[in-house]
Amino acid sequence: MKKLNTRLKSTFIGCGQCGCQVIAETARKIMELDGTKDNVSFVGINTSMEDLSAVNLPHKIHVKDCNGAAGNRERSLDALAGNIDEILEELQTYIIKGSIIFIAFSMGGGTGSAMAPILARIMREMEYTVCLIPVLPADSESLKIRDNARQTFNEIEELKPVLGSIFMLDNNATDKLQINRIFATLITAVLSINNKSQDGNMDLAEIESCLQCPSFSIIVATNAANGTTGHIIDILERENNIFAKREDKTVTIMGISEAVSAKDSKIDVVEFRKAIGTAPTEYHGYLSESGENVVILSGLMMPYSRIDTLAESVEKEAESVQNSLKALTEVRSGTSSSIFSVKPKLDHKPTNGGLSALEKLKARRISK
Ligand SMILES: Nc1nc2c(ncn2[C@@H]2O[C@H](COP(=O)(O)OP(=O)(O)OP(=O)(O)O)[C@@H](O)[C@H]2O)c(=O)[nH]1
Ligand SMILES: [Mg+2]
Repeated sequence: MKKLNTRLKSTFIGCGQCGCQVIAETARKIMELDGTKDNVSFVGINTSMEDLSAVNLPHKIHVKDCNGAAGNRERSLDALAGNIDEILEELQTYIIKGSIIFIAFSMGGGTGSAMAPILARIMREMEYTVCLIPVLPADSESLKIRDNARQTFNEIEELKPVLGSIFMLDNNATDKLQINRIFATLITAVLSINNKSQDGNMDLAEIESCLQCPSFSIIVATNAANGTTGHIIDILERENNIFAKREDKTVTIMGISEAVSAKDSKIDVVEFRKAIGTAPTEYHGYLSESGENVVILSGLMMPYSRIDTLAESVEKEAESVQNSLKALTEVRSGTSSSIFSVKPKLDHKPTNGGLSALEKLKARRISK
């Protein structure tokens, strides 16, 4: 019987349209499970009223004074800063005490990409474990979206050491909604791990330590019959795997939860290490009540090559776009409208003994 591991508490926060859709899909998957769902909460935050009403979530927060950021990260930050007290007050009523917080957002939009890193930092200052679910744009998306994504990556990278798992998804893999569905299935599989074996269990502390491990993380899940070494490696190496392509074989924690007993296991750990890398820490549990085999790889190297390619594509186009923009603006008006000069005004360095993230966000309001 597949049900949530009742001792693992989680709060899912979706920021912007993509983030809200990813967690709405996760909520849908989790609600299909048997048993209680008291230990999980879902809330969507968006500047766009239209997008917010289109998504099926139990809790929604509309960020006032901004009806959609239209790709402008500065605009949504201003709106967040202006309403942060009310937003935090409401948000806190939806957060499950002692839970791990998962924040989902697209890296390329204007709302989620700007709000999520700030909210992550504020939640960290409130002592929560914070995991991120950022979504990379496809190569075919607009320059503005790709430019936003590379800026957002830098903010995530700076925050990385104080965060838990970063499940970076990649819209290059396949259809967007399919990515949402697959991720929802995978995270549900993790939250449903329930090992009941004398051969060894992946217990609560071990599941949490996989999720609390900083940097990039990947999940693979299969049913019991498909849980072979070869099949799991094949999924990891597929071009259409929904996670960003791994940089190298660095891995810090490998957690394996099997549906079967050690005797019936079809996972050869030695083969596995050869293909995916050797983790200093391994957890291995058997006889999960969920009937699934789940592998979590945590503390992977961030997908820098993927980001470098994205940044190069932006820079290549930026030059020509900037030149033509200059030509246009010099003739038609005196105002510069370079989309490449947008720099976050906030100091995005992790808390440096000075102002807290919340104080900094509010300072933005005063300085306007
Ligand atoms: N995987 C996935 N990607 C999505 C989804 N919706 C949008 N995206 C991607 O998200 C990026 C656009 O960001 P959105 O999340 O729509 O933007 P936003 O945060 O609402 O910000 P604004 O619309 O600018 O206010 C693009 O890269 C889209 O491909 C979704 O449901 N799933
Ligand atoms: Mg939007």
